[in-house]
Amino acid sequence: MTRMFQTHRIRKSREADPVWMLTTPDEGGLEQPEKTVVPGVWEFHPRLRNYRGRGIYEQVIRCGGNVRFFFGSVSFRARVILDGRLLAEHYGAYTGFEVAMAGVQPGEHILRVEADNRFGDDSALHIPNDYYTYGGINRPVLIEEVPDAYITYCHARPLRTENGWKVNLETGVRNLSSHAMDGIVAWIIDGKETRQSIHLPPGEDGIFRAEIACGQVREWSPEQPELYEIRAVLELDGEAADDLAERIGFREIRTEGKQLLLNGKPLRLKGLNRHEEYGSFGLAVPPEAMMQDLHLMQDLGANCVRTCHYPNDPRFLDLCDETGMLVWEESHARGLSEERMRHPRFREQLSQCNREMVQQHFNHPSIFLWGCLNECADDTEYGAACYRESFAMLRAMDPGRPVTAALLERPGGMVYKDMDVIGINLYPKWYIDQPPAESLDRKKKEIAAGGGGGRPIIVSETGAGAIYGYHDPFGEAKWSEERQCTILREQIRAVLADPDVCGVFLWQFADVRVADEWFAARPKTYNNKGLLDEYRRPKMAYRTVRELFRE
Ligand code: ADA
Repeated sequence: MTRMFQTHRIRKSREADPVWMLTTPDEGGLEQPEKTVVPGVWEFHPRLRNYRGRGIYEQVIRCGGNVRFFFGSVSFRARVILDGRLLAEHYGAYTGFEVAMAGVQPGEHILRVEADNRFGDDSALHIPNDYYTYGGINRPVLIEEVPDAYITYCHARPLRTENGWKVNLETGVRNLSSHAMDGIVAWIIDGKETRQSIHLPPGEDGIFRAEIACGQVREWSPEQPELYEIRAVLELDGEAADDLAERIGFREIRTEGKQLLLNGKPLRLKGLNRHEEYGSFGLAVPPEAMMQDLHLMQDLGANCVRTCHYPNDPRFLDLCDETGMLVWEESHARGLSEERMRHPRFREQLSQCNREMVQQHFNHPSIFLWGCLNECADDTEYGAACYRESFAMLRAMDPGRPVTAALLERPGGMVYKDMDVIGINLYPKWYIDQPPAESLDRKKKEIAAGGGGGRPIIVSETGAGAIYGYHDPFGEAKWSEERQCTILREQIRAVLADPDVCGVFLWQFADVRVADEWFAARPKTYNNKGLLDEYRRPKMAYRTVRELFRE
């Protein structure tokens, strides 16, 4: 499943069979093709642990007519080839892409997907970084048969009005055929329906908008995450020909002075930074493990998670919607200097990631913030201009959520006044020897001097490293579990006691593998600041955080 609920009752949609042949033709690859499963990454094959190259996936599929493929994520360059013909290319793991073809001969076809995780000059966002860039088809693949026109997306934005709630709707329809098409789009929510006649010129997409008054509804909140189905149905020649179901929650998120309000109530954030990674699956985390992570977060007393540093699997977001876990979702980019932001493809690749993230994740009620550009060059004119461009793009695509970014701890920030919510990454007692409350005060003064005073501030990262099982109860050496506890305790107390701050996302939920290039500052080539290790074995800090978050 690509989602955690049925998205179609009419469209013929199925997941590709899990077993594919994998060929790894580049240096360090396997001599022979071998069977593998999708979703998956190749690093868990014992001889491909460090393979950087192309992974060529092949499968014989049966399909015919108008065929639509959807790839949830391929890491990180993809080429899709059907019977030897190149259909699509895509850059970037972490977001999905589709490819549709009309008039495919019914029968067997060879579907080939070339994934490539080599860093290179064409890549501005995927670079050696403080997390690992795995290779493979890491989220599910869908094979669908669609009519001549089909629904590409359905966005629903709930709005509070004087007479209860209404929903603003926007739906894309694609005409695959070479003739004009007429039809009807119907939207159904909570037993209420609205319809609209549509006309599509040959081979063109159309966007259709409507509104449904819903009156009194059960609102979505972290305590009571009430979900509603919104279903779009496309009628052609008087018959229901295609459909798409999504889920929404009635909730409103906005800022007021220094506060973030959810349905009018101030949020006190106790959160975790979570990389989409698990010890034995890498970037292809199965839903069981996603749910376990959410249960662990709830047990810790957390109410929010940040998808550092890229968009997450929609199945994880579905589970956040279900469990009431608030999500700061961000597009891909971590730690880029001005020089890297001047990469000729940077703006295009960032825009694409922003666009695909908002387009694909628009409806999730759990997402309360859009973020971008973690710790990039917000202290230079050029870098700041890129931040502004990215914020403007996110706001234009979705006026319903505040925008933010997690900024590096350093003076000279230029974008505080451009953000709805200010995220600051602070590592007092770990990277700098300063009491956390002092770090926070200094940063608040800088924000005020930089024109960002009076807005919501979130400590988007704070934490300390510990190697699972390494103890030093006497000296509290760096990397000991004891020292991690001591530092986290001070950091968390300082942040949660500060009335100017809306809350904190701890760095980080669980340990993650990092790029080999990062080995020097990262024992085991892991970022070891997790409260749990990569297999979700809790460190001592788990208990410390649990006590403090639950206080
Ligand atoms: C940064 C960064 C994280 C991670 C962290 C650390 O704040 O955003 O990706 O690298 O520091 O562990 O130092």
